[in-house]
Amino acid sequence: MTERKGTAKVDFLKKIEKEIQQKWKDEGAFEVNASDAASQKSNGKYFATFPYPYMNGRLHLGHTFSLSKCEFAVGFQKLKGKACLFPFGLHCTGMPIKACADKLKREMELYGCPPEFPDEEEEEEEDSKEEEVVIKDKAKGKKSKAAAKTGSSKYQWGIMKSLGLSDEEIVKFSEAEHWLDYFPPLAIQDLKSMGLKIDWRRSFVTTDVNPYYDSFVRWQFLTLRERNKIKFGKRYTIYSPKDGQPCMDHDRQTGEGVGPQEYTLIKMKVVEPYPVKLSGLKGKNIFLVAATLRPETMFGQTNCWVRPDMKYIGFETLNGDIFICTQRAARNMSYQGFTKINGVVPVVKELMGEDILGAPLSAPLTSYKVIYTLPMLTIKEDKGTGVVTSVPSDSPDDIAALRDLKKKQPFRAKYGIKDDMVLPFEPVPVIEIPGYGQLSAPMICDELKIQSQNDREKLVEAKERLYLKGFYEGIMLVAEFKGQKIQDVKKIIQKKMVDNGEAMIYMEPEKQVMSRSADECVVALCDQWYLDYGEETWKKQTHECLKNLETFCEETRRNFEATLDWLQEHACSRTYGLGTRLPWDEQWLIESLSDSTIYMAFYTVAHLLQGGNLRGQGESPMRIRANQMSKEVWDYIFFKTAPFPATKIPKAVLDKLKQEFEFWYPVDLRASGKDLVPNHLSYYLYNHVAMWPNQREKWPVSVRANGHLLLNSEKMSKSTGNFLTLSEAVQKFSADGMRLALADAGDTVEDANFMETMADAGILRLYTWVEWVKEMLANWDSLRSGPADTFNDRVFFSEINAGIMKTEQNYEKMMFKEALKTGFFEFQTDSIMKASWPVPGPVDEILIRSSQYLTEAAHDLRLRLKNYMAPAKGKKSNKEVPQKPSHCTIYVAKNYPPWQHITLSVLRRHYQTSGGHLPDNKNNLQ
Ligand code: A2H
Repeated sequence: MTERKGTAKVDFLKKIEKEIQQKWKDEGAFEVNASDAASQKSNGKYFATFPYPYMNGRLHLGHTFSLSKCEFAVGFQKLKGKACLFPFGLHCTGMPIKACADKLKREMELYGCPPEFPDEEEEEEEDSKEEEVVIKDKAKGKKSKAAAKTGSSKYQWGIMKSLGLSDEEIVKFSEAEHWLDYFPPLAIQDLKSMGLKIDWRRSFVTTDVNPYYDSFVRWQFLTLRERNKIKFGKRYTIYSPKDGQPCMDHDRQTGEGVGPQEYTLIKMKVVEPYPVKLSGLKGKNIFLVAATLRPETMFGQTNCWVRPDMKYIGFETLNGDIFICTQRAARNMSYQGFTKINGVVPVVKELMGEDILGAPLSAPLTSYKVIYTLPMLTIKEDKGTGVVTSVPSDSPDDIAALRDLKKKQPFRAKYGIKDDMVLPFEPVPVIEIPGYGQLSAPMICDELKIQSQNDREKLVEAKERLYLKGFYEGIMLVAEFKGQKIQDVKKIIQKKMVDNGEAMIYMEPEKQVMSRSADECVVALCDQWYLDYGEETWKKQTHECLKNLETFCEETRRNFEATLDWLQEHACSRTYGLGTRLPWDEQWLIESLSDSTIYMAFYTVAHLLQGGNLRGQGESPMRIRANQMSKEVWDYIFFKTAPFPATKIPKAVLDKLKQEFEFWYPVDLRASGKDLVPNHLSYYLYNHVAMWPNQREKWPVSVRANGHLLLNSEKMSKSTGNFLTLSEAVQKFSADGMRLALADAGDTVEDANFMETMADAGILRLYTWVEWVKEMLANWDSLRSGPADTFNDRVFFSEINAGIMKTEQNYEKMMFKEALKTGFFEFQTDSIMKASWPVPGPVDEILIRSSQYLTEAAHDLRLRLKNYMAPAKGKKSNKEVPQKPSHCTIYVAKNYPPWQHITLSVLRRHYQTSGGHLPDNKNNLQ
């Protein structure tokens, strides 16, 4: 970041800002009530919201950029005379705060208080993972011994220390609630310093520390359940058998963010005679079970792979069949309903891969009646079942391994593989991939000259080239699927095999996950409450909602559409963290993406319930106690036709709340980062539709999604130091300097860019502007008076009017960078809070262009004259100075478009001033 010089100018601006912010506060400039607004304003209302930020740290410039979209839109709509509401809540629901608090507690238990941490190096080996800590230490790099003693960024204690907190203060953060006391006021302070147009009376923190919000979320969930949107059932979850519960991110030593990976488990039946090792299991159905990601290729199976030197087990499944796979895979299966007792693997046989080499198998879909179990040396122990089905037509690994066996007799001999188990088996065409033909894997292996299954790097390249293309462009060649795309048939083929009992669904963690208790996690089927976003009528109605939603750009719309297409269930219950409890099953907490979908409705009444006390613990302005907020009371406020409930709250009071909601809803603008479209913003649409199914007028009006914010053209990152918090930015550039650069940063879904040079230039510009205004005011009396109707006056009015119109259009489209250009740089318009948007008078385009023409002509003439008068280069200085021309003629081409007027006239002027001759074609000249 750039070094900065004197701060007098920025200090000057900050001083003005402080004064004006105080004035706004004293006047309650942004506190709006429906009752006043409804009676005063006839220009309509505008309700904008930004997703309440999570309160585990200070706000940064990324937050600020997204929320500036609301701020600018509100500023504009206010000038247009609308009653505007911009409220701001603070989110505390979820795991990270609790996880950090618990981590701190653990550190104090283990290492004392203040903690004496062990040497970093020793510790590093035990726990190499950098933990999920939300506020990371800025200074990274080599850590000193001293840092290790007090705790570096790896310890929560160290992180808190890096925030400048004292030991006594840090101790308090071991209670999650303290975070809710500490960060929200700082967020508000920072936001206020930016001069946002927020009605702070409506702010609140979430979770059950706030009884009003808690009651509101309970009402939402009771209603959703009543409407059959919430279901209960078993869902796949990362789970620690040792801990006996799901292992969420914060419980993990490694594997943050890792989720379940689905495989199709292909049952390959061992046909008699069984290999010697399995002969004791005669009479039982034995299956080698192979995990595949490509069920649609099973038509092309030619053999099965096992690794000769790897351990396998045979275990008994629910129906008495025996499955052969690795112990690790069996452990996962035992938590997914494969075995009689959950979590117990009844092992009936332990064996090595080599024990079953040559075993004959019957596999689903393939055209070969019997296929054989063959050796593959590259099978991994920690993936799938350790049994791999071989499809040499479409898998480079498989064709490479099959060719090894076919080519090398000694290799077959080593493992006792007979020729007829290998030689007759040729790849079967199953899929055609444009550019790779019908046998894509053999073709690419030839192309890359892959010699054997050990050509790891080339094989990786072969796979990379093939798979994505195969998935999107591959066409099936077989059976009833002929001509269809892979992506369309994959699931159908999987289901067909599952329904026939030839395959099963098997899950395991995408990557290894270790719990803090040092347990390797599995995927388990666990009971869950979930929102059924896949349900058809709900989905359909949400599509309807999307149709009428303003998204400001096509990409955002497409992103929404794609999301609605694939979105299925969303687990909304958690066992760990902060939040509201599920009203009908209080062991569960509602998770953070689920309690944040319709809370904008809460904003409309929050000030009347909790009057600005963030936790809802103060005196209620309407004297409504939280426990009076029954489901029926909420219904009455938010549902137009709900009857007046049995309650002690006076009707007039509840009607006031209802009026607020009716006046402000729907939400006119939701501004947010584009990465929230596939989750939070889609849930936002879904939940509005579910809560107000028959009141479309309550559905969201517009969603504005922006890209990520770069800082000085580079990614913002705490670890590299290319990072600014909101408070640092205001400190550095003043609120308005920062706001100018935010507006200039960009308006599309592409990455935006906050340039510090722009913010610095903004400071200068603003400063000079203030100076200029002062000067004008000082010289007021000497300014021209009387009618303003000269040519220049008329041009000026027309230009101002055109600027107003252009800027208005830019604001309406939320193109703030453009608005900044047309409304500020090109014309320095007024922006006082109580002013209204200027009404443009007529625009005379011809007048404007004549003026432009004159300006340019005059400018050009001056240049030409200067050149003409300057002594020519290289000539002796005693050369005569040319005589100053006395006049100039400008010719304007009559039938030429305007830009040619200019070009031609430049030509003419040149000839005139340099004493040259006019070109011949005078016909068009006047
Ligand atoms: B696939 P991912 Cl046609 N070690 O099935 C090595 N490879 C293993 C394995 C293990 N322990 N367990 C499974 N696999 C293979 C078919 C297929 C596969 C085709 C094309 C590509 C392909 C027929 N073999 O995989 O690491 C299995 O082979 C592409 C990667 O979880 C399984 O799907 O991504 C795939 O790797 C799983 O690999």
